[in-house]
Amino acid sequence: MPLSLSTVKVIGTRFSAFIHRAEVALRLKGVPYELITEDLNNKSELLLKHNPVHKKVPILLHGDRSIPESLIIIEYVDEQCFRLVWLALWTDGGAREGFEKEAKEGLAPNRHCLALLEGQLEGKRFFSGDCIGYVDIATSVLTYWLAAMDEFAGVKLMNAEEYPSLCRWAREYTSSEAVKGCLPDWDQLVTAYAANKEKFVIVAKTLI
Ligand SMILES: N[C@@H](CCC(=O)N[C@@H](CS)C(=O)NCC(=O)O)C(=O)O
Repeated sequence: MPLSLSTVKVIGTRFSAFIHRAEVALRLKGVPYELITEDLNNKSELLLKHNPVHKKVPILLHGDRSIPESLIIIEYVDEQCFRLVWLALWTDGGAREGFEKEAKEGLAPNRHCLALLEGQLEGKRFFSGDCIGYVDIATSVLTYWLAAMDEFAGVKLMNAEEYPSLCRWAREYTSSEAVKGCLPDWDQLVTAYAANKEKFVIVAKTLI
């Protein structure tokens, strides 16, 4: 069933950049959705039922399907990737393996460094051209959320002297109509991040 003709729900939290990815993807496609807000310190049965392995949000609920992982949600919302998922499901043998690999590995998180991203933005309004697209949404953590973390982390990673294009892009991204409608309140976001600083440090250690 097309997304626009069925009830779509997003299980998420109010302050997460991962949820933001899913929300903007839906908004850009004009798909109405309900945001079900989770307390991650006290996860609901609904969350555990739909993402029993990783127990993380966002999770997109579409009919009887549940789709975890924000980048997979963007891909799912985007018809082009749905084509790959569809092919991975409904082809056979080697072709199926190829599509499955492409559908899975093509979704790896964006690991581009800032300098590389800066170069890619040269002469362009957004990564995709004149309009917000997949890379802009996937990279959106570098906009509002990075700036909020800068407030208490004591680092300014993305400064205007070194990264003028990225900083201009971040301003344009956060002031676009689709994005503005689902940005969390700034003061609440900074407060929520500050309260989780210890957790962030622990997570960083696991990533070394
Ligand atoms: N790779 C996942 C990451 C999602 C993620 O880390 N979500 C966090 C909230 S910001 C979460 O659900 N954390 C639950 C936990 O760590 O227990 C995605 O892109 O959706």
